[in-house]
Amino acid sequence: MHQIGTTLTQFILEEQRKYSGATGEFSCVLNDIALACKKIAALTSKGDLIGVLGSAGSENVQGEEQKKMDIITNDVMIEALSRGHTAALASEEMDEVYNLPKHIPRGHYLVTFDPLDGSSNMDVNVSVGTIFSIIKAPEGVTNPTAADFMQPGTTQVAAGYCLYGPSAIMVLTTGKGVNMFTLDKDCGEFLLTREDVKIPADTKEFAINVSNQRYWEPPMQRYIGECLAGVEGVRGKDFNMRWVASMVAEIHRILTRGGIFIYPMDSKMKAAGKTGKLRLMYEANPMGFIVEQAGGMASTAYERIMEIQPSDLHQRVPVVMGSRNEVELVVGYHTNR
Ligand code: AHM
Ligand code: MG
Repeated sequence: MHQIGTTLTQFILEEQRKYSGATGEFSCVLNDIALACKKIAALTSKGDLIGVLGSAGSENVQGEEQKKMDIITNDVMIEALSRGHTAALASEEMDEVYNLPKHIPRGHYLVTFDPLDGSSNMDVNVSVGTIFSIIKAPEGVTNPTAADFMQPGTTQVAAGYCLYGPSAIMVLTTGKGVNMFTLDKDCGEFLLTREDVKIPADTKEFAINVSNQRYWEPPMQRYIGECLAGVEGVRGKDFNMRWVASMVAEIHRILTRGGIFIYPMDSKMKAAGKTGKLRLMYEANPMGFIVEQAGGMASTAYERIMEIQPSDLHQRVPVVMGSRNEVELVVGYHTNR
């Protein structure tokens, strides 16, 4: 138990003290990320005042339009994580693994991140977020390659996100539950505001982009159809729907009051040779780890996300995560056909 109001830095150090062999390197990585998130929170809140909205006129490796803020926030993350505590980085916004410049000492951690998830929301002043995942570099590897990142989500030592909404909130797991820290701009610190957050097992709220409905597989048609049927249908209850188009905001809502978030596989993606919309290394694994640590469930509708053996840095997967009983139902519809 930590006292509400404990700073993120104090929290990290108090946790570090529990491990006699701890070198402090892992704590430093978390501190580096917290600093980057503070800088990104300041940039997002200034928005149009500093001319950071709109497109950068380039595409990322996945052929998606890059926003100015995708590039700026990626640079902020790289700068913060180039302090000698990491071995290499990988980002949704970079084609290849980022190897640190030669003069920077090498640490033992690999960090993957989506520097600004939901970045299209920036232009309309709606919530965005930074997502990160930390794994260990294989023993003895000093210049990691993409192959060294190909570890299933179960190997994550920490994961988190920072939501830039009405307030900036850092949500963190190191595998011992989920804690939330709200940025107090007056003192420039993330302060512990919620400890050991748990997702209710049941919910009456779903989040899915219904504009893709005609492309969904039959089990997903069935599940959402039953939700929409309301009290008169087999579920016997009315459901509410939300779609922020920012996974960070959706998962944060689910951690706060329950719900299910779905970005399913569909026939349009299949025809285009895609294996899903969201990225395993930057979105699905870290969010899956957080959701599981909060007592929820994270699946592709067929298998546990965290057990997928990655084969590509930018691999995409279908995502179904949130309230346990609801995710179980969706998985059941897909696997017991
Ligand atoms: P991004 O990383 O390029 O911002 O894309 C991921 C986002 C998620 O945050 C969100 O759930 C989804 O894409 C929104 O998709 P859609 O365009 O179908 O609304
Ligand atoms: Mg993203």
